[in-house]
Amino acid sequence: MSRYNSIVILTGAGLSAESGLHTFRDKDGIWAKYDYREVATPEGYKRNPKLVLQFYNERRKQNADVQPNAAHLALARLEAEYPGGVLIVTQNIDPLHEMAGSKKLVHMHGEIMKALCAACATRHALHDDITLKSVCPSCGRTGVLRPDVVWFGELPYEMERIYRAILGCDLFISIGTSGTVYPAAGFVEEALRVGAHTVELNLEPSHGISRFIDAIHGPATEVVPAYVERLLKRARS
Ligand code: BJW
Repeated sequence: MSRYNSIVILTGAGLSAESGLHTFRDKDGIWAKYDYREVATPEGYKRNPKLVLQFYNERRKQNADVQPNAAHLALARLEAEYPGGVLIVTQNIDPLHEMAGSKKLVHMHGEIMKALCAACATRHALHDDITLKSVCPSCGRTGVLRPDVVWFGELPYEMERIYRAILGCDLFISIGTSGTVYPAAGFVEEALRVGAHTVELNLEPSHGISRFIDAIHGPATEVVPAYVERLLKRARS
């Protein structure tokens, strides 16, 4: 294992699975219970806003009770102790990375603990339910707040910052993601293009496995702390 100057880490739902949050595409995943077209598209929201708000209100309540696991904690330790740059790009809308202490973090698919005003585009911290009667604290309009999450067909957050980091990285690590949702699924190609080492840490081989130079398969709470330990040890030697 070499020393790296700049590490980009892409995380997905598998990282939070052992904290008690469901993934999307596993057998007992969220998309086995809900049709994504109904709850995770702007069109679904237009058709039935009440259903979509209820779906995210329930998930917000689940998120309020969870704690970061050993994998989130190991990634926060990596950022604090690694002598090079470390950026986490998470597809997860849960707050577990920041609860673990990560600071250099992009929530590319938004955050469940925030509301977005569809009228004035401001984002607000949120702990309560959003309803059709909720009022935007910025513009004062009623019925315009929605969950601050990125649905299919919408542009993920901070794409320029993400691509800049990937194009400057020499290690790209993908953790707990099936590699089926773009643009995140394409990041590994970009990293390969600039000559970065690419590593997958996942329960099982993902859809994008052929693009990873290295892979370690197992539960995130085991493989992530072990991999972080190796990176830190290598950097110290
Ligand atoms: C464990 C574990 C354990 C389990 N330990 N591991 C190119 C080709 C085809 C289509 C497209 C394309 N480009 C764009 C599209 C359209 C679309 C798309 O990708 N569709 C595909 C489904 C085909 N993409 C979009 O619409 C995106 N926007 C976009 O592209 O804008 C245009 C644009 C962007 C940039 C540049 C130029 C143009 C937006 C996508 C938004 C996704 N939103 C969701 C919902 C968010 C809110 C919510 O949470 O409800 O985001 S969908 C859902 O999937 C969620 C996730 O973040 C995302 C990824 O899922 P993830 O994290 O990979 O979870 P799973 O369940 O799939 O996988 C879990 C993995 O963990 C598995 O592998 C397990 O084995 C593993 N695991 N337990 C370790 N203990």
